[in-house]
Amino acid sequence: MSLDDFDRYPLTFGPSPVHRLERLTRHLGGAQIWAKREDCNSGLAFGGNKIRKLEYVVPDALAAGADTLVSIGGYQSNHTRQVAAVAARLGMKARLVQERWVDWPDVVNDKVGNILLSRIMGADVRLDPSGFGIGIKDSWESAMEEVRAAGGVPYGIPAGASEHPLGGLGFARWAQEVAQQEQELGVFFDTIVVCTVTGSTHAGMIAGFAGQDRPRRVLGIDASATIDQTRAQVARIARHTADLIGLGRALRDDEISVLEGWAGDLYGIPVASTIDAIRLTAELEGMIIDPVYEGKSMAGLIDLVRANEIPPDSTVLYAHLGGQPALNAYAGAFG
Ligand code: 5PA
Repeated sequence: MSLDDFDRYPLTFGPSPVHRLERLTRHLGGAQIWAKREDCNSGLAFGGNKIRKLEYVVPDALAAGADTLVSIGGYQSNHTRQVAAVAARLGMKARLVQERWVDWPDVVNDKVGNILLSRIMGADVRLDPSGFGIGIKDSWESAMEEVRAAGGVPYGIPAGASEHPLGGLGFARWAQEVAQQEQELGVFFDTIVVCTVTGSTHAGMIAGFAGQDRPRRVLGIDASATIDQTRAQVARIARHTADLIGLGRALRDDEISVLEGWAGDLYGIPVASTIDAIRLTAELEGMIIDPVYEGKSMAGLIDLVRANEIPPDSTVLYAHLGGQPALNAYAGAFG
């Protein structure tokens, strides 16, 4: 088997844009920094990394004869918003479990941003008091049961589509796309920086890049603040995805690198380095990133470049995975 043997339902505009972050590069005075923009990869509700994962999940949902996509996330989940958009696009229903993953005091946290968009797209949005967790949850299982009991045919998509057997394929393909764009641009990204929470974005990249001739570092920046669990999840999904796409060798431990230090104490709560990274990127580049995920991975990139842990002769690709709608629920963090 290879990646090309899997059905893909196109939901993206095509290859996502890749461009230099010139002023950020100059400001930090080290490695050359570029971005690849999953935040504008699709016309579906502002896009994002889940759109790419769902390209490989949708054919399975269609084959199963499903009429309702069932998924789960926090109140401000980007994933559930993208599931709602894909359901709308396919003429299916979406049943979304929105858990209280983040104890964030903003009074509009369950009303604006992602959850608002999901409601506008016609999803059946239900709030649930359960806390953060990236595994399979009871609330998700019972939502599936409720759809069945009402005569529907549910198709379950776990948090971030990561526990889904095909969840890593979207970003294995992203790795192929990067290699093609490198040829066109005449550049080689020796280091990739990507935010990691449920794991299949980073894991898919690892599996995809592992099959290429030229080695590179794929650095995951943990934003879950549950580092051991994140590392285990990324390793497991990367190995599974590598098997699926016929890598033909075992992934080495040193190919799986999840770095901690920028998540703060809790998932979903920005810390000073997150807010600084958001402001710096916005002021220097007009590029908007969010306080839950990308602000944390950008804080990691900034520190690694400043400390020369990503050396000055490197060319680094920052994976912008989307997520800006959540900013609306974090207005208080920007005074
Ligand atoms: C998310 C995830 P993974 O979950 O694949 O590791 O991706 C992390 C990530 N950046 C990075 C953005 C903008 C993301 O939305 N979001 C989740 C969600 O519910 O939105 C799955 C957690």
